[in-house]
Amino acid sequence: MFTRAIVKTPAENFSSGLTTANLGQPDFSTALLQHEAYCQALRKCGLDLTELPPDPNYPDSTFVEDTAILTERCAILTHPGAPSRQGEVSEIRPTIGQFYNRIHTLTAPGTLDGGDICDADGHFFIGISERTNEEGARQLADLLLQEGYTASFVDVRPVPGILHLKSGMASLGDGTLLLIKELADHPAFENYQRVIVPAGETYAANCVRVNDTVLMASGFPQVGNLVERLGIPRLVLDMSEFEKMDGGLSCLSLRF
Ligand code: CIR
Repeated sequence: MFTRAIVKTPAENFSSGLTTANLGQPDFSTALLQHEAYCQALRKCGLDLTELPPDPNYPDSTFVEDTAILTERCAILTHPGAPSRQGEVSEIRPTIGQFYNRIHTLTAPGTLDGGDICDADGHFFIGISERTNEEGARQLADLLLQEGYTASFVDVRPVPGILHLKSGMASLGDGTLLLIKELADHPAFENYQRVIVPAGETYAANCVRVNDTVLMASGFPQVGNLVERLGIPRLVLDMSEFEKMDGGLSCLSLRF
């Protein structure tokens, strides 16, 4: 069960963050409305929110998920792969310190973004990507093993169009994973029930199970039907302005 989440309002210069999406400039006031609807959805799932103010020094800092891995036993601060985002970690550290005594920190030359980490009920899939290198993945796996968790690696570098592991997958709970077809046959997933995202709906692979509900992006009816067939209630959110900045739904919060 999650009881809390940390979110951070987008800054006015949000559109000057990193992106490869080619979907045009995001509209700032629409992004703010979408962010508020996202926060409301988390509250509806029963979470208490810590809402951080915008930080124009880091235009990508609304994507808080990339700065930390929060588990029941400890927090692990990351060392993000994009140099322009590395300072986000010291900004968020005091907030995480309000909730955690055990805080580990990943260090250079290791790099890792939280978007590459998928927690499947205590087993952590660690993506190796443009942002997360093998050293960062190894540091995180060592810490998770020390803390009594298990981990496996998934190299997403050969998969086109995937920024992070969770751009292509989500854990829906109860041993079920939502996966794009390029990831479906990876040996790390062989003991799971696998639900495959239809072609053309890849963006919807990044959804989030929050307690009894799945939060997912609007505009992806086939993935919506697949989740519905699993019997999990859905909350559907317009994510268009975040998608323009390569942001998925999971990356806008740290849930714990
Ligand atoms: C970036 O490129 O770092 C941001 N514009 C988007 C990060 C999205 N993070 C995520 O999906 N975990």
